[in-house]
Amino acid sequence: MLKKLLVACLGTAVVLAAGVAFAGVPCAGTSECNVSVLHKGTTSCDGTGGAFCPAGDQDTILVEVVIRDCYGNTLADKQVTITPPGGDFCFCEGPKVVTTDSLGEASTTFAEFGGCGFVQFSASSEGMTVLGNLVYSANFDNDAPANCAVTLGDFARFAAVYLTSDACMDYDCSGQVTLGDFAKFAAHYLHACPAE
Ligand SMILES: [Ca+2]
Ligand SMILES: [Ca+2]
Repeated sequence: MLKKLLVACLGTAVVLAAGVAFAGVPCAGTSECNVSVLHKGTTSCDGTGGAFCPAGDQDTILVEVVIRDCYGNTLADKQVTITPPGGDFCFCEGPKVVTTDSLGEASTTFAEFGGCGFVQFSASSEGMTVLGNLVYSANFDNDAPANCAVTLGDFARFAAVYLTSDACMDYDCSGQVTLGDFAKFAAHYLHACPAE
């Protein structure tokens, strides 16, 4: 009986402490980081993938965050750091800091980067981090690791997968690397990050 009472009291204390400590504080369990692709021109790619160039002159990734506390209240005026992935990717711009509006929302875009494969962003605010959903990057800068420039090494990789179903260089999401993809590659040859 005593034990039950003790557990009940402790439980109440924890709930109260949590209520005091975490109302108004960003919470990973209720916050969102939604990532999608904005296409430049017509393509058969959907919103979960696109073709990207370090020069930023092809498709764009849109990162939208909603910051809430653990009770589901949206939080305004919170600074959120949106960090791109590392690994084999090469982002011309580092993490970006945005501030939530009156609806607890903020967004930013990334277009200038190299590297093929699934991209995952993270959004951090006041010690909590929430991961974004994956989107796919076909890229004109397709070295592994990417070097933020479309050069001969990238062409060598393109040539090696020509007429295959390699997704890294299937820039129009047709399912095959064909002449249409080569035309796009050629148009971005020697592109690099924009000058500061
Ligand atoms: Ca490259
Ligand atoms: Ca294609």
